[in-house]
Amino acid sequence: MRSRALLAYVGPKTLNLSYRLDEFVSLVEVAGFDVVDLMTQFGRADTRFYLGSGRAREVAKRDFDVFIAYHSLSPLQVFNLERLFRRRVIDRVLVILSIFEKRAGSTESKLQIELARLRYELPKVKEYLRRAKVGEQLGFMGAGEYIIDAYYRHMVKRISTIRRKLEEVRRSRVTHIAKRKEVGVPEVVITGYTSAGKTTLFNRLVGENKLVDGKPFATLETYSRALNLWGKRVVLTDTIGFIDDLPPVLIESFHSTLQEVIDADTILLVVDGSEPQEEITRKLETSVETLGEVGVDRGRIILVVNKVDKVRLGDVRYLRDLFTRYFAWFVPVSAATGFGIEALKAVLFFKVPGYSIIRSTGEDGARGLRVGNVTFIPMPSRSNRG
Ligand SMILES: Nc1nc2c(ncn2[C@@H]2O[C@H](COP(=O)(O)OP(=O)(O)O)[C@@H](O)[C@H]2O)c(=O)[nH]1
Ligand SMILES: [Mg+2]
Repeated sequence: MRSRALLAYVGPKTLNLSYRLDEFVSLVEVAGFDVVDLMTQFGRADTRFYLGSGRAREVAKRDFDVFIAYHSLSPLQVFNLERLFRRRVIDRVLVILSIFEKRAGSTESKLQIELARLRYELPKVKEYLRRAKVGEQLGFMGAGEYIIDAYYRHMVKRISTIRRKLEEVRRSRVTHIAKRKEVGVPEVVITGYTSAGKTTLFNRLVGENKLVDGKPFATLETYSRALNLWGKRVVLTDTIGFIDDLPPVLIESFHSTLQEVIDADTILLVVDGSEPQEEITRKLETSVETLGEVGVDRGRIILVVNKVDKVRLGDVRYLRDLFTRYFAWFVPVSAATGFGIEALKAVLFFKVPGYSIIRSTGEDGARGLRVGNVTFIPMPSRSNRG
C-alpha cells in the first residue's frame, strides 16, 4: 500500500510557483506516495517547525503517514516535527534521492547516490546523537544513545568506503563505456523536464496506456520497451529527466542518472509547449546546455514539442522562432491526443542509426514504411548485426 503524504511549501510567493508546486507533487507521486494535500504558506519558514509551531500543531491532528517539505529541512526542524507528528518527516531532497535510487543502473551511480544520502542524513543523525547524549527524551525516533552512536559510526565508515570504491570505479570507467556500445539494438531515450509529458509520450509510442485513474507514472517499473518502427527495432526508454530547483547536494547524483541519456543513440528532448515563453526558454536552454556538458551533441537530439493541443494558434509563430534558435527543426506532438505521433515515429525511422534504409518501388508486403508509392525498408547495418 502506498503511504499517504501531506506536502507543505513555506516560502515566498514567486512568479512560477505553481509550476514548481506541480512538479513537487509529480515527484512525490513518482517516488511512490499518494498525495493527501499540499499546504502553502507564504513568508519565511520557521527555524524550529518549518510551518510555525501553531500551524504544526494543527497539522499533527490530520490524517497522513508522511510529512514532506518542499525545502531542505534542518536537523532541528526534522527533529521537532517528528516528535510532534509521531510520523516520518522528510523533504524534497530525500524524495528526489529515492527516485534516483530506483533508477540507478551502474555501480558508479548507485554508489554516488548512496553517498549523497549518507552525507545528507549525517547531520540529522548527529543532532539525534547530541540530544541523546544530554539525556533528552527522543520520542518517535527514540533509539537509545548507544544505538544512535553505533549508527553514526557506521555511516561515517560507509562514507569513506564509498569514496574509495568510487575512485576505483572511475578508474575503470573507460572500459565500461566501450562495453555498452556492443549492444545490438539502437537505443532511443526520452528526456526533458518533469511533467513535460515524457511518460505519456512513452506510453503512446509503445502503444500502451497505463495511466490508470488519471494517475501518471504507473509505468515507472517498466520504463524500457522494444519499439518496432516498420521493421526497424529500437529500445525506447523513459528517463527521469531534468528536475527544477535541484538541491546542490544532488547535482552529482543527477549527473549519474544522465548516463542512460549519454549512452543513447538518439534522444527525444520533450518540452511542454503550453508553458509560458520564459519557462520554455529557461528549460530548453538548461536542457541543451546540460546535455552538451555531458557530451551529447545536438545532432543526436530530436526536439519534441509536446502538449500542442493546449497551444493557442496565435502563439505558434513565436514558439517556432524560439525553438529554431536551438534546433533547425522540431516535431510538434500531443502525447495526450495522439497528434503528431505517427510523424514522430517516421522521423525516428529515418533518424535512428544502426540501419540502412533502402527504397523499393514495388509492393513489399507489411515490411517498411510506405510514403506515396515508395516503400522504405530498413536493413540492419553491419555494425548492428549479431
Ligand atoms: N494537454 C496535454 N497534457 C498532457 C500531454 N502530455 C502529457 N500531458 C499531461 O501532463 C502531465 C505530466 O505528464 P507525464 O507524462 O507524467 O510527464 P513526465 O513527468 O514528463 O513523465 C500529466 O498530467 C499528463 O496527462 C499533452 O499532449 N497534452
Ligand atoms: Mg514520467
